[in-house]
Amino acid sequence: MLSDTVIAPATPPGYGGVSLVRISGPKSEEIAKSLAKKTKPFKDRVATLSSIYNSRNEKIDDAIITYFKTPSSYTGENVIEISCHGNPIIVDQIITSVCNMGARIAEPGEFTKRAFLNGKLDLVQAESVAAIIKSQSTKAARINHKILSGDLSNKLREIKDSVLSVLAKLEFEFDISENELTQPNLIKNTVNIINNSRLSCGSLIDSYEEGRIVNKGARVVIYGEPNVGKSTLLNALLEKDRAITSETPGTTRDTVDAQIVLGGVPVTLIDTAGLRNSNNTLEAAGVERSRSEIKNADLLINVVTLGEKVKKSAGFGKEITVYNKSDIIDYPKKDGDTINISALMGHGLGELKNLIKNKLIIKNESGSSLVLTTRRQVMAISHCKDSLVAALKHLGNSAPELELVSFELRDAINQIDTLLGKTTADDILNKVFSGFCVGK
Ligand SMILES: Nc1nc2c(ncn2[C@@H]2O[C@H](COP(=O)(O)OP(=O)(O)O)[C@@H](O)[C@H]2O)c(=O)[nH]1
Ligand SMILES: [Mg+2]
Repeated sequence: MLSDTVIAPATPPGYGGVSLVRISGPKSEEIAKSLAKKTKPFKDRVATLSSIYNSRNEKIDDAIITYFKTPSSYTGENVIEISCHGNPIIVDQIITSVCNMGARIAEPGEFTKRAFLNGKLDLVQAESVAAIIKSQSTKAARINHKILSGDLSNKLREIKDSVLSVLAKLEFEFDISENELTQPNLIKNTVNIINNSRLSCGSLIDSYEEGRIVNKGARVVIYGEPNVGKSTLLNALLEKDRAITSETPGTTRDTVDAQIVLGGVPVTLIDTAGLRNSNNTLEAAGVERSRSEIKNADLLINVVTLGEKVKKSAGFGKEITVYNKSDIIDYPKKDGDTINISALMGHGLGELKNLIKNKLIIKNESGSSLVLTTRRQVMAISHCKDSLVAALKHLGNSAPELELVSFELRDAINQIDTLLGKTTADDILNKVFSGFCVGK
């Protein structure tokens, strides 16, 4: 348990109905008593209406004070929550008074870091707290909440436990056996179990793209020749006139972006300047910018009309080809990643949205799947999987060196432990918590 007491506002700065200030640490209750000029102790988990005073005995506000006694609090320490009137000057006065009484202002993420250090959360759960706060869609909030509830931690623990169980058997074997293996089927069972764990790691790694897109949103870039209807398509998908459209080629000079929510996921649509060589420096700069957007896109929409060759983009990722102006051009029926639409008349837009969702792996709005959400998680699980693959390789030899297998399995377990926070270096911890806002 940490020896100092910290304070921070838990609600954003500004004016509102209520602001919440939180104090955590051994002196919390004593400080709350001084603040409220109370002699009797606060009751655990009971909200008490109190006037609160600064050190000069001047009244600051009337507030609701709630005490959460250790260990049943968010941080695991004694926590006091003060709900005062939603005014930044009142919040400031409370913080100054509490600091005068021996607390200090908390660092970003310090409440959650304390919860982690006191065993209330593991590191994967702690990361999900920051992700819940930053969620930009219902789906993101649900996925992050699932992680906070421990679903991802349980899955990781499941993988770790099965690797541990085979490791124990292998170590027992090379401790006691001289030549012959004493456990029949040891190698076969070990291979089966490690293989299953490897597959579980593989599906977690695959889930990252969904986790990333759900949390950070996706960038969908509309590109094509001038005048094919890119800006009209952007407006149609947005259901409002955001970009200027015209029959004059080269109308869109700069990239224009706007957000929509598809299947509960924030999607940034980017309309680009038509890709053509232009002598006009302004248009050429727009084309350059379009090319850079194409490179960074999660999905490309290549808009074409009849008569042109369908040029493949210079992009690397996923792509949908849209034949536009189907109201005036009679296209053959399309399937797969190709679709006929009329952006102007609104034909085929529902189908296009579904195709976008499928391409971005937005499966369903409920967000029930278990996904990795941070780069740190992917790196650790990939490393874990590599170690399991190395162990399997050793086991494939006619006379496997069990020590080498055991070495790889230990490494795999260590990787999972860095995620759960059992063996995580301080610099990684600092990195995880510095991404938080103050007061969480
Ligand atoms: N008939 C028809 N005209 C369209 C359609 N989509 C766009 N246009 C017209 O094509 C012209 C160029 O459209 P615009 O969106 O500015 O093309 P951009 O240069 O690719 O952005 C405008 O006159 C639009 O009204 C469509 O689906 N059908
Ligand atoms: Mg345009």
